[in-house]
Amino acid sequence: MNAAWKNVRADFPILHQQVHGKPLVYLDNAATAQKPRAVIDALVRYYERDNSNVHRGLHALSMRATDAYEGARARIAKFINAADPAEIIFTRGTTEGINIVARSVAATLKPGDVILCTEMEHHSNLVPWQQAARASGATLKYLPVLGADAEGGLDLAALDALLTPAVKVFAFTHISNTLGGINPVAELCRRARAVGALSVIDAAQSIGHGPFDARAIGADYVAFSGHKMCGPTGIGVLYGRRALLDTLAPDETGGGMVVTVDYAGAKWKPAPERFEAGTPNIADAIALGAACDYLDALGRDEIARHDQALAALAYEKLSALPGIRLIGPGRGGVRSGLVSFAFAEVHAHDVVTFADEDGIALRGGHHCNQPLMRKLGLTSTTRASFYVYNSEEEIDALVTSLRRILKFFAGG
Ligand code: 7TS
Repeated sequence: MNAAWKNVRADFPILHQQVHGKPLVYLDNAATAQKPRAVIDALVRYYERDNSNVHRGLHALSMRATDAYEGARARIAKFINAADPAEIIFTRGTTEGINIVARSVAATLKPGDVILCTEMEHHSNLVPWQQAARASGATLKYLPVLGADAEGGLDLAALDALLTPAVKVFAFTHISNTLGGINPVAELCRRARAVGALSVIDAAQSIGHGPFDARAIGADYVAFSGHKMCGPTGIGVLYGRRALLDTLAPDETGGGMVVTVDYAGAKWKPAPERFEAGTPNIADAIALGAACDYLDALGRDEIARHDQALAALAYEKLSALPGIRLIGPGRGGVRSGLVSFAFAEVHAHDVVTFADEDGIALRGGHHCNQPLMRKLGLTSTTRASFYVYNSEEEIDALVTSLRRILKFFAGG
């Protein structure tokens, strides 16, 4: 690990506080990650020095703001190895990015066409496709997950039958926010391409947790959120291959995305402006660029190794707890930095409430994965999700807390 890791905890001001008289142990990173000082400083610096509207002013502040905003776009293009900054559209987050693609693609679909999703999708990569199917008359199908605890990941053997030329879009997550498994996205994109289907990757859980090369993966569209990768809330990215973006209809119209307007109609600018009507989220885009710098300084391979090692350790230690059911990849399986589990006798909300008393932040619930939960015969799980500032000691604190909870509820 390089020198940037040495003081990684010190980089995050929020971590240095007590919750209910205990040191904060933040294990809810799959919901949102904490922000390093460098990202907070980028936000403050922008508002204190450069704040102005972009793309329209000829004065110094407006030019500085425009340079910083477009610089952030180029920085993010580099972060995911896009061919061109114009392939980076700023959105509010993953959800908005997927909605833009789904609504625009829906207009090109007809009855008989198929939209293929998977059974492990977050509602944000599922409901927009249900709406697209409803609007267009296309049929929505799902690639199944394998195993009683979905420990086998996606059923790739089922792809042969499902991925026919009738499939026009194949939308799938890179990493499931409930299971933690890592899907073979390059292979899935290749399979989609082979039948002429568009590939759409939900990279919400992967983008900040390891290397991501959009070109090597061969994705048509990729959506992700800034707030899960140390960036601010309210900013995200929709990546689209340039040739596709130029054919995609704008989702919203208004100022900033038009070349000419008369009383009869308007002509759209090319991407990315075509998809960024109105004043964009300038400050948060700039701070997202700072988050890219921060994560690259740590090293994306190192981040993946760190998060996966913590999850593997947590999996081992949690396995020893009585009555625990662990969801997703089994021992030795490829698991990203999160672990989901359930106890037969204790509801996830009770687990989270008890852990909170010990200063530990977890998430309990269906994690916006209701259809998957039903498939697994569960209503909820408890989830611990790790990031660069988490430690082995924090996993021990989690296990100690869970033992206290089990004792309280089950006398175990
Ligand atoms: N896709 C996946 C795989 C996600 O995990 C999430 C958020 C989203 C999409 C939506 O991202 P947003 O930034 O647009 O809201 N997942 C979670 C979670 O697991 N707990 O809180 C939010």
